[in-house]
Amino acid sequence: MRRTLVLALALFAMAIPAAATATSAVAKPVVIQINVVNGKVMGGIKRPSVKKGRTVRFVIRTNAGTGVHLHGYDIEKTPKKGTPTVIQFVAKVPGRFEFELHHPDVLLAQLTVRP
Ligand SMILES: [Cu+2]
Repeated sequence: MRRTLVLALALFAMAIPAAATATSAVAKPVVIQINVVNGKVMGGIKRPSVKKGRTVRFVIRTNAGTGVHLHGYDIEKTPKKGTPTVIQFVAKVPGRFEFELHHPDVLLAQLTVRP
């Protein structure tokens, strides 16, 4: 009886680190930093390529524009001056997607999601 209890506790203790490992095994997001000054993308248009299922995080700093818009996934956010705009999502749909600034309209990045 007691032995069963000890065994159960031992199994329980082993289950905890296993669960913790599973959580930390989740892939880190692919971070794409984009800096826009007066409608110009610093360093040129970004062309990131990620595998389907990865988490993508766009971090945009811009001093102009009324919206940042990821086509296809249709995610749009209003940027604020002096604060980075973060768009994070899971790249579930394969293809090539344009990421734009609006007003002024500027192509910021072309995201490729590999199947
Ligand atoms: Cu758009």
